[in-house]
Formats: sequence, C-alpha cells, structure tokens
Amino acid sequence: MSPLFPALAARAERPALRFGDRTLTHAELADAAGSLAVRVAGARRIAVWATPTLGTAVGVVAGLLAGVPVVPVNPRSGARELAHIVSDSAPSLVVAEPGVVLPPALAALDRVDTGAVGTGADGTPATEPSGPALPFPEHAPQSPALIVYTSGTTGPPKGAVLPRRALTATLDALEDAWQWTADDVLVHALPLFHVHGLILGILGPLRRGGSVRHLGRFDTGGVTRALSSGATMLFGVPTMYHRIAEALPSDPALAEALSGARLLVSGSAALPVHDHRRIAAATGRRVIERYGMTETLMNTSVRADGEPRAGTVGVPLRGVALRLVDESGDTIEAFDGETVGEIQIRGANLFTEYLNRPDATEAAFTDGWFRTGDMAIRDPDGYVRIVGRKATDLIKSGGYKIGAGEIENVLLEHPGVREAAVTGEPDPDLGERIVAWIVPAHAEAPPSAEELADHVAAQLAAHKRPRTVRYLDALPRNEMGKIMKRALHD
Ligand code: MCA
Ligand code: AMP
Repeated sequence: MSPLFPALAARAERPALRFGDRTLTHAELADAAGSLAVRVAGARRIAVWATPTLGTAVGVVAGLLAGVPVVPVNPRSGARELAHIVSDSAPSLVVAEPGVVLPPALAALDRVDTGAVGTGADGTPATEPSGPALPFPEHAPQSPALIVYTSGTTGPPKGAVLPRRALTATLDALEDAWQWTADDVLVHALPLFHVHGLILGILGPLRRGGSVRHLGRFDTGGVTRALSSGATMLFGVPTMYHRIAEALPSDPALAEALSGARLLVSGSAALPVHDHRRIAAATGRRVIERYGMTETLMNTSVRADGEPRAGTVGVPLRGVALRLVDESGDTIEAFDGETVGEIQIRGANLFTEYLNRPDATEAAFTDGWFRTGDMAIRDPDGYVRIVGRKATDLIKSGGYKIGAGEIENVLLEHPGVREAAVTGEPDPDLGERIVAWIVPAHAEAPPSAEELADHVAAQLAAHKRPRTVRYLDALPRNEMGKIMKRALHD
C-alpha cells in the first residue's frame, strides 16, 4: 500500500504548513506528527480540538499515521452540541494545543498535548517534539480516517465516517481536475473541523507534497499578502468571495494578487453569478466552483483545463458516478439544460456510515446510490447546475450547513419562547441568513433578539445563531397543526 502522505514518508525538506509565522517542513511534520502518533496509537478514537492552528494539523496527521479515527471538534461548539459529539463518538483521548483550557465534556478525557511545534519567523525551532518516529505501517483503505459531524433537518448532527479510501479518491481526483502539484502553495482561512478546510485545505496540500498557508481568520489583506508572496491557489466559501468582490473596487493590490493566482476555487454553497462577474471583471481571473458534501467529499468541479462557467459546478470528477433521478425514482437520461432531478452519487469518495445511526445510513442510500438531496440540471456537455435543495429545513449560511430543527429545539427551551420556527432567508453576504420566528411566552416582555442569539450560540455554535428575530402572535399552521413555513415569509 502506498502512503497517504508520500512527501511525509520521504521526509521532504520543502515547506508543508504555515500558520501565522510558524512553519513546518514535510520532514519536520513527519517528526512532530510521528512522535504524537506514538502517543495516540492504540486509542479507539481521538477528538482533536480543531482551532485554526499548526497543532490541529499535527494532531490530525498523527491520528492518520497511527490509524486512529479522528473526530475534529469545533472549538466554538456550544455545550449541548459538544456533549452530543463527545457522547456519540466516545473518544478515548483528546488532542489539544498546550495551554488550551478545554470545556468540561472534553476535560474529563485523557489529554495529549500537541507540544510546541513549528519554526518561528526568526528561525527559532520549537524545543519539542523529538522524532523521528516514522515509518508507520499503512492502514486498510476501508478503515475509518475521520468522523466529521454534519447537520440534518432535525435532531442533533450525525457523524459521517470517512474511510481512508474516500480521502485518497477525492484528493487524487482533484489533482487530476485542478492539475494540483507539489509546486502549489494554497492559501485559505477556513475552519479545520469540516471537510472543506481540513480535508481539502490541509490534507490536500500534504498529499500532493505542496504547502498551505493558513491565515487564522479570513480577511482580504491576508489573501493579498499570501498571493503576492508565492501562494498559487485560494480556497474559500462564497461569503469570502463575496467580501473579495466587495473590496476589489477600492483595493488594487487585492486585484493584482488575485490576477496572479493559478486557481481560485469556491465551494460549500453556490457562488452568485454577480460575484463571479465582479471578480472576473476586476482581476481577469474566473473563480471555479466545485461541489461536494461531507458524506461524499467532492463530486464535481470545473476543471483547470475546462471552460469556467459561472452558475455551474462543472463535471463529475474522475471515479465519481453521478445520476439525476426524478420524483418517481427514474433516472433522467437527458442532458438538456432543463430537466430537474436529485443528484445521486456512487464512488470510492463516499463515507461508509453515520456513526451509531444505521437507520439514517440506510435511509441515505437507494440501490447503492447516495441521495444528496441537491436538485440539479445538466447542460448538453455534462456541466451540472445545482438549482435547489429537496429539504427546505436545511440552511446554508456562510458555507455552514445548519438544520432548522436543531435550532428550533434549543429556542423552545428558552423560558421566554412559546413557539418557534426557523427559516433561511437570502442574504447577500452569507448566502442565507438564519431567521427565527418567535411567539413569546409573555407578549408584553419578549426575549430580545440578542438574548436568543446568545442562547443558541451557547448551546450549539455561534454560526447557528439567528441573525434576525421576528415576533408573531401565532405561527401559521395547517389543519394538521404543522407549521407552514412558506406562509411565514408572506
Ligand atoms: C457573534 N459571535 C458570537 C455571537 N455573535 N459568539 C458567541 N455568541 C454570539 N451571540 C462571534 C463569532 O464567534 C465570531 O468570533 C464573530 O462573532 C463573527 O462570527 P460570525 O458571525 O460567525 O462570522 P461571519 O462573519 O458570519 O463568518 C463568515 C465566514 C464563516 C468567515 C465566511 O461563515 C466561515 O468561516 N465559513 C466557513 C464555513 C465552512 O468551512 N464550511 C464548510 C462546510 P470571532 O470573530 O472571534 O471569530 S461544507 C463542506 O465541508 C462541504 C464538503 C463542502 O462542499 O465544502
Ligand atoms: P455539508 O453538508 O456542509 O458538507 O454541505 C454540503 C452541501 O453544500 C451540498 O449538499 C450542497 O447543497 C452544498 N454545496 C457544496 N458545494 C456547492 C456548490 N459549489 N454550489 C452549490 N451548493 C454547494
């Protein structure tokens, strides 16, 4: 079996990771992650406290080298969400950077610190860790590599179990589609507890033997600096490209930096055609979109050698079988740019199961095809256009998938709330913004919007908080008592 990270195994002296002013070469990463791997080896699963730091990348790579499934945890998880993830995934260890104070749900576990890793800008190496501990044996392609939590329409998030073969299949298909090489230097500012930022954004460059510069947090100045000093590719969610499009008219340095990039890639939600056009007009570069999902990793992309076409997510990646299915379950054969069907996927890029949820796993498949819930049409030349989603109770805000039901349940626990419904509304910056419709328990003293946002942020996560709260005397319901969400916006 070939190694997951060939440049690591070869102890390449090229840069691999840079976070702020701290860097690691592939050889240094081999030592840092290798010695950590020895300490986590044999654990059933490890939770990694996924701050946007070098330590997180080292912790995840250590788990992969040791063959221990890694559960990346959003460090901004609220109490309830965290308790669910910890009890559902039952990690036997938590990996965190030294000095980080963990919340009670994780502090109760055995802890392994990542150690002080990385070389500073002044060339000062960190004192820890000692190495080298490679080579590690390769692990079976079907064995679980990562468990990534993703929201559904109702209930708490489900843990998608991603096997090693899904990682290699998707990253190698992207190598083909994007002509991604060891010479590429990626810049991004995505969180490290989801597929986009972690698998594509960190493990991708490591598998190619190239490098990544993580900005810690997104701002257009950081993008300008990285792309003007050697970075070749940018990964972002549409909100980031929207902010870039807004900044471009008054920021010639940003325009120049983007025009020199080899590849600008957007994903996690649709990038509006307006933003595509504004960026192309100001930089001469076309953003390309790729389409994926936590459960499937990447399915389609506009190819680096293909025609970039705004409003499409390109063609199926190598090794991915994609079909459209109509409401009666029949496969749509047409490539006519108008017949809408649900996207269903087969391929080595798929997850194996939802952890502890055989019911949900079974419901997600039909005849071995994974139902994405995304509705699309196909152009005559095979380009896929996503036109909507089956479930109205799934909201994509800032590129995060958020289930309405999960937020409603938390809102209903607030003493000032009698009834609650959550919807997504179009938002120029976030794509969709979370709106809470509230019937207060006491009409004369409704809880403030800020109080409700804080309540949701504390229990779930800051990105799940309602951005708008609307107060009603009653929710519109049908004869069965079911809330009619479409009527809310009227
Ligand atoms: C505000 N904050 C609060 C509250 N209000 N914290 C606690 N309680 C409150 N009431 C804090 C936040 O924590 C944060 O802190 C700051 O205020 C701003 O947060 P937020 O409003 O969330 O930021 P934003 O401006 O809305 O963020 C936009 C963003 C973000 C940067 C684009 O949405 C983002 O990073 N999106 C990426 C999502 C992603 O990676 N999706 C991939 C999954 P502070 O300022 O300290 O940060 S999809 C996927 O993986 C599939 C496979 C795919 O296809 O890619
Ligand atoms: P997640 O569950 O967070 O992994 O998000 C997966 C979902 O994001 C998909 O089912 C799509 O609805 C959406 N998505 C990802 N990439 C794109 C894209 N380029 N265009 C439109 N939607 C996308």
